[in-house]
Amino acid sequence: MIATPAARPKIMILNGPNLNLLGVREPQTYGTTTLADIEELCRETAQSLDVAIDFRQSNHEGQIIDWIQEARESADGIILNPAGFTSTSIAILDALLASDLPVIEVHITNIHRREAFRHLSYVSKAATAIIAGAGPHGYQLAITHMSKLSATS
Ligand code: CA2
Repeated sequence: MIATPAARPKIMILNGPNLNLLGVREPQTYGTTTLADIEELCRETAQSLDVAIDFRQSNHEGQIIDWIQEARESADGIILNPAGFTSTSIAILDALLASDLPVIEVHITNIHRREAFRHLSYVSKAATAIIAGAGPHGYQLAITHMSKLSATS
């Protein structure tokens, strides 16, 4: 009998408000890489690790919460750059905790070297791992780590 190959692990990658402006505004802070470039980097990394990704961005808190709830049914892990919702959204924290999935929090910049109001992250309370300050490469690091978590669970 020929065994059915196991389905590839699927990672939902969510991006919060204003990240659609990456590469277009404030390059001195966020660099010149666009969100489309980051998605492409993520696709290359995912392909090399044989994992599937679902890459999304929204400026709306409720939309991100709906996607986290969707991930519970459709994904094996969540990579999230909560952007401006990092320090404000208990609702996103609650959705992540309810998802019961591994969560990796990514920030392009090192939030701890920036203004004090960026240092608090509610999301970190639900995060398995946190990557900050690695630029767009942080997303690739997160996919690599998530694929290891999926392989061992
Ligand atoms: O470093 C990160 O990835 C952040 O999550 C980015 C957020 C910021 O609020 C967090 O403190 C750290 C901001 C995302 C907005 O991105 C922009 C990109 C270009 C121009 C303006 C905003």
